[in-house]
Amino acid sequence: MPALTPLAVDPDLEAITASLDGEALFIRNELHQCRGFRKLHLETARLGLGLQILHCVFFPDPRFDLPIFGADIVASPAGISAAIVDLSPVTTTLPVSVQQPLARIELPAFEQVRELPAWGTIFSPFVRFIRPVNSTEEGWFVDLVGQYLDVLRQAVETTAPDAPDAPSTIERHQGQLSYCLQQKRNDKTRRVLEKAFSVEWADRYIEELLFDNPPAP
Ligand code: BLA
Repeated sequence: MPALTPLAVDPDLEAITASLDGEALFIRNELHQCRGFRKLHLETARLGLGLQILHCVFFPDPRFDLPIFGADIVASPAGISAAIVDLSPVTTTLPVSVQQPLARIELPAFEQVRELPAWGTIFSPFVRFIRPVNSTEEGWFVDLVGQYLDVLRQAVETTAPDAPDAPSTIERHQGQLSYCLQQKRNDKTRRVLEKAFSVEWADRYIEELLFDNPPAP
């Protein structure tokens, strides 16, 4: 991404250790910003020898007409149960700068396409939510993520910012608020965090780091 710089992470949240059912839980967080994006969040979590999670969300600077990039992978020793990638709109439709190239990406023939949860109305028609059945499909998914990121990078380079008080900026800020509200309805994420830490801790983590309300543009 252009003009990438690290953002400070609250030291309490940068590297976290807890215990869940007697197993150690580790979480690591990285935050960055770049041209067009106010917050790039990368998280890896590992629960004992079981669950491993990769969580990644790029939140645009609302002055830019850009989508939210989201990718999550949930794996256990039995394999990857969930792999999702999307460039999600913050208004009713995706910017043309990403819609056209996304429509041209050839979709690999994943065997197990998963149904989106009810809160998944925030995703675009190009969301891919699958359970990869073997290492070939895992490779296809990684390639697909790379292609979505290429589309995003191109869009970042060709998009000029609007004014902070432009109606379009304000609409996109509102759209990011809605995205965060919907993501907070994912009980599966909340449950893992509540079990490992506490209800209060999970709430703070979700409200302050994962899906904190975007600051006014
Ligand atoms: C599902 N997320 C899950 C599951 C777990 C987590 C345990 C269930 C796995 C399954 O259904 O196979 C846990 N995910 C986490 C935790 C974090 C995390 C602890 O990210 C810590 C940060 N989730 C997101 C984002 C997307 C997302 C950005 O945070 C999409 C861009 C998607 N996770 C997502 C979806 C499901 C899921 C769609 C399936 C939900 C369902 O089927 O009900």
